[in-house]
Amino acid sequence: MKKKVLSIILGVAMVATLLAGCGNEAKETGAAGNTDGPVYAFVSKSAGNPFNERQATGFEEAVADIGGKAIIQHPEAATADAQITVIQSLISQGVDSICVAANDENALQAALEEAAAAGIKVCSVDSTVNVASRLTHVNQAGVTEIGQCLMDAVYDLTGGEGQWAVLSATSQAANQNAWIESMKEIQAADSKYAKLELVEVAYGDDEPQKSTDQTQALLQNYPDLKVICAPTTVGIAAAAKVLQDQGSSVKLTGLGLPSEMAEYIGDDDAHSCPYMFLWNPIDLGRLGAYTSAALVSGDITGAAGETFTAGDMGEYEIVTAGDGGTEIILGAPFKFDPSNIEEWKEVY
Ligand code: RAM
Repeated sequence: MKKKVLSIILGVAMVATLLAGCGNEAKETGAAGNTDGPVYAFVSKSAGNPFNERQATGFEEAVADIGGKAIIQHPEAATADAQITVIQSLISQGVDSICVAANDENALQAALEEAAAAGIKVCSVDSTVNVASRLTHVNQAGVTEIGQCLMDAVYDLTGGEGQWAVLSATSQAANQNAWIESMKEIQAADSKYAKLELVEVAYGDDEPQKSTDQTQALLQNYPDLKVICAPTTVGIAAAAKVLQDQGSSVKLTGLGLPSEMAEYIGDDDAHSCPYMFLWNPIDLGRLGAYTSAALVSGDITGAAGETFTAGDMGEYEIVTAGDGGTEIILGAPFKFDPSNIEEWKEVY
């Protein structure tokens, strides 16, 4: 039932995206609604990333439920500078809240502190900013939980030994860096992983072409490579196509959107990705909006132990995060494999 509702939302969002065109500039769309009510802003990592568009859809949908206005901003590139420009413009507009998926954990601090000083409630979502820059963070799943899922997948797909590589997003992305760090720690902590060799962490910057080039470079530089793990929806889709088109024996796993990855998921040699993981990006955006609204209304301040109701998503508790700040966790990562990919590709 929930999946059907999400399909409808997704369909509406896709039409809206088509109507809005697909320029590469920072885009702003306001949800229809009460312009006299609070104005909630969402700043994604960058334009042109379907994962970010799904988050924006969820954010807008929740604001339509809460009341008020949503401002969605997709910066032109996945850089801190592009986000700082957008944040400064939002401060000038006098928005009530900013919810940002950060391209850099520390570089947004001055801009976000300026926003906070202007009375704007700041939280991060998907990719955190540092503790000084936020009231709380909306996290898709526990960092170690994601690291463990990915490390187990690398272990399984390599057969427990041999070379593997990471194809990440940008080198400054807090979320990817935390997951990669967690994988490294898990690998180092258990002798079970002793025969696995992480040869490189490559960065495709969440750009399809750069991710394609980086995948090709990994294949050329490491002829004995067994597995690529791409903890980014853009990276995994680009790598999946390269590996599958080349009929490579290198296997792929990571974090991917089912709608983009369905044609690559399979157990046989004809498919490059046996299985992968993700969470619901629409729900992540919704939770970002409900958190923003609870901060603006004063229902929460962002302190650990506080609880709030996120519309029909139910009650969430703010907990202490690994960096000493606080966070709200959406749920557990979900595994997509040949048994369920056909169903999920229609949802997001
Ligand atoms: C990309 C982005 C995003 C991340 C997903 C898994 O779309 O880098 O931040 O959460 O991948």
